[in-house]
Amino acid sequence: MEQRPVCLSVGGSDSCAGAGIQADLRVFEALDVQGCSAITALTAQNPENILHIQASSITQFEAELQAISSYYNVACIKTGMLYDQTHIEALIPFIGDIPLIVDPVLIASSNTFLFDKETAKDAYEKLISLATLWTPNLQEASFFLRSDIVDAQEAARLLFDAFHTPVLLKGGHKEANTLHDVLCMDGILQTFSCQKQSLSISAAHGTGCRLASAIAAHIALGNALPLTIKLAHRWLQSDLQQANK
Ligand code: PXL
Repeated sequence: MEQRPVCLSVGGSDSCAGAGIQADLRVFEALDVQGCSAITALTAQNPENILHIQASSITQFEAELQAISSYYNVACIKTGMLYDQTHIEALIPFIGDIPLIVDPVLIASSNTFLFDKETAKDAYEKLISLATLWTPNLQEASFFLRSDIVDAQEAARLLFDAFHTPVLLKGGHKEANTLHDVLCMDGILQTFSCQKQSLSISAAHGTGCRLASAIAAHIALGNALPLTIKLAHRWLQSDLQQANK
């Protein structure tokens, strides 16, 4: 039996491995937790384009969840691309009281929808209510609030008020020298800032997935919010610096 804490990544397979399940498993390994996966969809993509998406059957998806949860004591679940409402509904019974990090992946950087736009808000509502933390970027926040984001702090507060779950609003797609991610937890705001690095399209692909999976790994290692966010930020920054060398 595995001795390290176990993290389960629930999401899509990314053929170029920068995002999705492949990225999450690499992060888990780097942070010394055991990674497992349950795959919602296969994507055929490179950092610039998604060529094709094939959903996993619910039978296969549930069997993966069953295989992992019946054998391992999962310490944290991280979700990424969930594909549609049916996959979310299949996941919910497996969550129980396991800490859950929800990265509400809706749109790829290539602007392809990775989730059914019509049902996304309703489908995510229950899942977010079960989460320890959810981590929308500005585009996803704007989708959930049904309005443009003018002020990140105000938006983080509105997202917390709407879903009553701690939220980390990632400012990663904003043009500036400094990145600000805003945490709203129990109505209290905290900003995490770091230098913006100039990254190639390929290096930038999947940074959101990696931040959320690093947070999940630190939760599995026994740390609590908001420290997990600080540790995950620090790790991601040094990983991006290494990749940029
Ligand atoms: O970065 C979000 C993301 C997550 N999961 C999969 C993806 C993407 C973005 O392209 O393809 C499978």
